[in-house]
Amino acid sequence: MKNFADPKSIFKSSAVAATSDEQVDASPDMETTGAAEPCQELAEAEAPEPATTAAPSRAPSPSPTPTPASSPAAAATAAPTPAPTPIPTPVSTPASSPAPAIAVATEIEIEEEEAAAKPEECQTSIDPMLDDDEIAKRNEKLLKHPLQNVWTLWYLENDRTKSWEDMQNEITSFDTVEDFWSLYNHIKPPSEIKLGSDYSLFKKDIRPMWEDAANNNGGRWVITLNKILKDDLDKLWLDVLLCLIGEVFDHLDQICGAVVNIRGKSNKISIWTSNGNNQEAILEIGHKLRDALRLGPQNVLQYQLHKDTMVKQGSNVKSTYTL
Ligand code: MGP
Repeated sequence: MKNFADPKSIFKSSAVAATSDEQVDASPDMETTGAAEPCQELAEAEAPEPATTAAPSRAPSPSPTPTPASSPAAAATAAPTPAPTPIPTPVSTPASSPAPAIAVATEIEIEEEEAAAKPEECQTSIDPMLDDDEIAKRNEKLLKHPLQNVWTLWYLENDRTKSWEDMQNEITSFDTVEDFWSLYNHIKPPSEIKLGSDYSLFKKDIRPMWEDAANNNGGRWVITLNKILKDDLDKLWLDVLLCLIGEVFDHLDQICGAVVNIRGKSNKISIWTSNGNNQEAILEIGHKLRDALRLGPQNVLQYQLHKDTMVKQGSNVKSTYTL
């Protein structure tokens, strides 16, 4: 957004030293629009390997391997199997067939190599008037796996000299699987950002605040996390991110974004939805969340309308639904 007090504070130290320029340069590219179909593509890009095994009915918790994804191929293969992303059931192959995972990976690699080996063709098929940088960017984009929406990461850094709104910093936007992992691997997980800070991931045109028209009549499913282990907090947040970008909900249009609040008393993770009166959508999203995040009985999910949160007294907010 307008001011970004300390952009480096959310980047991992190695990433700052090695890639802060690269990150700045990369941002405009990530902000390109033009999302397309492809939940299926997302699943394939993230998990080329699972083709050898049966698709889990509920995917296992992802254990991110923070390998910066510098190329689409690296991104696709480095990306861990996400928990909530629907993994396509592998097509059964005859016993004599080669391992499907290898076949899939090889196919992807071959396509990428072929595309890389034919810059002239790509160039002429795009626009002969483009300069080399632009062509390289477009070619790279052709190899990435598009998400259904463009998403923007925000970072709120607590600063008493600023209004709440001015504490929000828009970091960058992305619309491909590869750019998501590239960003994710360069920033600190929630457990390592400052006390009083928030990360928010929202659809590109929605600001992470009650005032935005998309949020104004909505609410949030909130999980209050008391005494949670750092790793568990980070995994939960990653699972929530994957639920969003993997578009696992039936009522996708109702999803605005998600927030993680890092607080001394208790951390919170919430998913914001746009219509607080749409009971069917709210409950579908809540049940799916509970399932995807494998929340135990100790983790209560509460749906709170923003209009109730705005006027709350103390820390207690009325819950419209509880799961
Ligand atoms: P918070 O950061 O959502 O929760 O709201 P926290 O810090 O856990 O505090 P608690 O009150 O839930 O215990 C803290 C304060 O930030 C709110 O009381 C508001 O003053 C401000 N705030 C939070 N949000 C989400 C908004 C918003 O969307 N718009 C505006 N204008 N202020 C907000």
